Amino acid sequence: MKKLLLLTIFLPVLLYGQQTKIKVENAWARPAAMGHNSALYMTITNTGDSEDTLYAAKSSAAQIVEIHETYKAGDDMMGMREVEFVKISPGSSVSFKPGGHHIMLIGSTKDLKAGDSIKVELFFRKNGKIITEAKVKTF
Ligand SMILES: [Cu+2]
Repeated sequence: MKKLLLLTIFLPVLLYGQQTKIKVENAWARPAAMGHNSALYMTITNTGDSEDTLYAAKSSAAQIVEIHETYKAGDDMMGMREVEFVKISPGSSVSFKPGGHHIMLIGSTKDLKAGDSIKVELFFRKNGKIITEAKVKTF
């Protein structure tokens, strides 16, 4: 009986101690017809005191979800490609924005219309899985 009481007191404390140091804000995605591609943008802030790394993303809204960067592919051309991870330094933010890093949603599983919201799971090496909700809107 005593053990159970201790557990009820300490469990919330333990869970609180594991609170995430990663903050995801202003997540939004471009509209796309079912089967087409969309991109997701957001700001990720690391409020902790050690570096963390985003290494994967998942969403039921797309068949394939990749972390992408935009790069200069020629004089007047921009290309984009998959990256394995994005590092977020302690006490700093990384903006995923048009023309920069984005989460690529390849082959949307439904129509993504302005006003909808989609759930995305982001995986960080230190802080684990973070679920965020992104609003679908036009830029
Ligand atoms: Cu892309």
